[in-house]
Parts: sequence; C-alpha cells; structure tokens
Amino acid sequence: MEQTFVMIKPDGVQRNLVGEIISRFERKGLRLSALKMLNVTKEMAYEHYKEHVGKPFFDDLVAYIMSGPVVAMVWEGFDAVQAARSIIGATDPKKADPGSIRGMFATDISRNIIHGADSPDSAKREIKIYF
Ligand code: IDP
Ligand code: MG
Repeated sequence: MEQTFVMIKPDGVQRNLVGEIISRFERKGLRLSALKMLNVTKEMAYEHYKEHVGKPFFDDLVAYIMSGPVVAMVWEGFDAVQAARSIIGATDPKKADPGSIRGMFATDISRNIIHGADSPDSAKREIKIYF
C-alpha cells in the first residue's frame, strides 16, 4: 500500500469542487486516510514548493496557494501516487486529458485546482508539512 498527498487548492475550494474531487478519488478505489482544511502559511508554501524557488511563476504560486483555505488529504492504495496523478491530469489544463480533474474543471496553468505529489518520497515529505 502506498500513500500520496493531494491538496485541493484555493480555487477548487472557492468553486465548490471539493465533493466532486473527493468523489473521483473514492470511485477510483483509493482510500481516504486523512483530511484537513487549513490556510497555508508562507513557511508551508515555501517548503512545499521549494523545488520551484527562483522560477518566474514562484511568487504568484505562493500567493495563489495562500489566497484562501485548501483541503489537504492523504489517499492510500495500490500505486496511489500514479493513480492520483492520472485522475488529476497534466499540470497545464490545456494539455490535460479532458476526463481528468484539471482537463475538465480548469483552463489556466496558474489556477489548476489541485495538487498531487509526484513520487512516494515527495508524498512523505509533503504529508509531514501538512499533517
Ligand atoms: P504539478 O502541480 O503538476 O506537479 P509542477 O511543475 O510541480 O506541477 O508545478 C507546481 C505548480 O506550479 C503547478 O501545479 C501550477 O500551479 C504552478 N505552475 C507550474 N508551472 C507554471 C507556469 O508555467 N506558470 C504558472 N504556474 C505554473
Ligand atoms: Mg509538482
């Protein structure tokens, strides 16, 4: 059993997509093991996105993630990291599979609704930040 970290970003919460998103993970067959609604602090945002420090979109990304409450979750199951990434879709909603969350509900790479850890090690690191 693998665990992954998933976070519904502020735009996903503001657009009332929490139930829709959770339902998709449940129907995929993943198991919800932890869930928390919170406001991300600057320290948490920097730690979460430290691989992107220095990139042109970094400051906007931090402001975006702090712009309202998020829903942080741990999902577990067989190959949970990859399963979650496939439900979520590509980073840029324009390139995401139309059936994925980003493909169906987003248009803009800088407002892409949801985060999913990209590896089991990232998931462990991110879970420690939020739980
Ligand atoms: P991921 O969320 O699919 O793992 P990453 O490359 O890790 O994608 O980027 C983290 C987040 O940074 C993205 O989800 C998106 O919110 C934002 N982001 C990534 N690339 C860009 C960009 O080129 N312009 C604006 N925002 C970006
Ligand atoms: Mg990433």
